[in-house]
Amino acid sequence: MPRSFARAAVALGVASLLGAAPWAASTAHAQASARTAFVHLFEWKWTDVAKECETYLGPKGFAGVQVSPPNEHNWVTSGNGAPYPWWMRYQPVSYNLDRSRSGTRAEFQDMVNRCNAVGVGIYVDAVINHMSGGSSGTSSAGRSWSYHHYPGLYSGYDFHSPVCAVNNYSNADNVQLCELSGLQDLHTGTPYVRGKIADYLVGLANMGVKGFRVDAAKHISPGDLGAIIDNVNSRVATRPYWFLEVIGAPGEAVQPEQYFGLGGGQVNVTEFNYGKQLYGKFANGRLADLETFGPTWGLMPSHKAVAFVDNHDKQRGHGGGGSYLTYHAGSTYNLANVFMLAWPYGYPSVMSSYAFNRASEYDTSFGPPHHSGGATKGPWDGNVSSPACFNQQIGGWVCEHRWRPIGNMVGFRNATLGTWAVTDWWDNDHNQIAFGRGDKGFVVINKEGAALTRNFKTSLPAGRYCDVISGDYLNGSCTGQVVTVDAGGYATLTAPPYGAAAIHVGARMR
Ligand code: LM2
Ligand code: CA
Repeated sequence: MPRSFARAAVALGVASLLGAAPWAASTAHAQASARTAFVHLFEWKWTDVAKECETYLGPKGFAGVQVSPPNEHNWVTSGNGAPYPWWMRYQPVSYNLDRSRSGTRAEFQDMVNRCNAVGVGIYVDAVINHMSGGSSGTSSAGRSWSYHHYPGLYSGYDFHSPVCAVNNYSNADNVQLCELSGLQDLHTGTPYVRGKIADYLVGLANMGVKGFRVDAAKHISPGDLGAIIDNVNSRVATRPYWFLEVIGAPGEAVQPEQYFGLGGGQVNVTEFNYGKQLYGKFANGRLADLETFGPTWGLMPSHKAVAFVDNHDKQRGHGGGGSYLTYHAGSTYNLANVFMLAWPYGYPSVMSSYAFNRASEYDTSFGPPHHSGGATKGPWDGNVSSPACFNQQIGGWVCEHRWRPIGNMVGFRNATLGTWAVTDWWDNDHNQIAFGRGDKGFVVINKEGAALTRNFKTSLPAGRYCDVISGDYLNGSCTGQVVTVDAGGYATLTAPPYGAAAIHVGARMR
């Protein structure tokens, strides 16, 4: 029986610098092939996600894709003046999959099947804290709904009452029983509501969905959410991977720790401090400080955390604001992702965006590239042989996950899982750093204006390796720099200005 690599690593007693490997407590996403990072294909259509799994994500070793909410949702033609705002999908109208902005139920099933077939799990963004905002409307499937009235699903007593607004984060009841941004708050304490939500998630798991991001988990009490998770887990053959969106802030009544024990302690939680701290170092700080990056910086234990440089909210100032690096930062964004994917902390989520501006609420509400009428114009539209990516003009798809340093570092993370520790740390006291992952890999990150060439001490076996930042490794050959590690572990690596270099045992020359 193929044993999870992660469990094997733990069983072998692999030492960890920064806490247990995430795989110790949450193995659902650690497959035999040791896939250790996932991507959020924000607002992608199901047909496009399927093609992306087959052509890129599977071969590159991604473990999963977080997709946008698949449920029937409110249809908003204009928000803050912007056409077809992305956030309409966070206003559920039912749990019907036919149809959301990303496509039909049949397309969704086809995507799940095709991604699973190449080792890439689908993680559904589960919006279960609330239904729509507003007083009435028409859904993505053309059905009418009105306040507290969702035909065939929910009515008055299925919502928290008396109705109140979330406005006091020092009071847990206010945060969890009131309306977040005017979104009608479900009475998640009742068996009926819990049952409807659980039925939705069990249905998805039975379709082959591998995990759930629980949206606005902070606004559902741990008791209510724990009951829903247990209900789902008890009804499916294989436990899904769960990660809960709980934004931690000092002094608030609701804290991420309150959710750690849910699902028998097998859930992860989003660590919003991770990207915030990386912003502090990569945008204007000193990379040398990162030597100790981890729980001592106030981050949750590694094995509980989903780590990310930015997400769909933070990249546009939603969800409480704060400064995060985004694709707009160009090479610096690459470097932060290279660091995240090399550093043994948490389960990393790579953000993949469509182009947007950040100057106003109009800009940050702006929906994905679309045809007239609002239908999404996907990167794979038009039966092309490669997706329309790397376009940072409005109307384009950015596809950060296909930026070579980011995509290839997923392979680095997979290949280095067995050594869940940092070795051979080096820095120049400023913004040039380098570190190893024992005998599995070595990375150099240069956030300075001059190239860095140096003979580094690594712990890699002697041999010739492909630098997966300057090129791609394919079938034993390398389109970039080939680096020689000598018998003593020394290797000369070059990282260009605001660039990086990385070698690992999964990309060794034959
Ligand atoms: C989340 N996590 O907890 C999502 O990551 C985040 O993207 C969602 O907000 C939020 N929770 C609710 O699921 C987004 C967006 C909001 C937007 C909501 C609902 O950031 O701006 O709110 O989705 O679509 C919009 C309007 C807001 C209005 C509300 C209700 O922007 O002004 O409030 O709808 O009509 C009156
Ligand atoms: Ca709530």
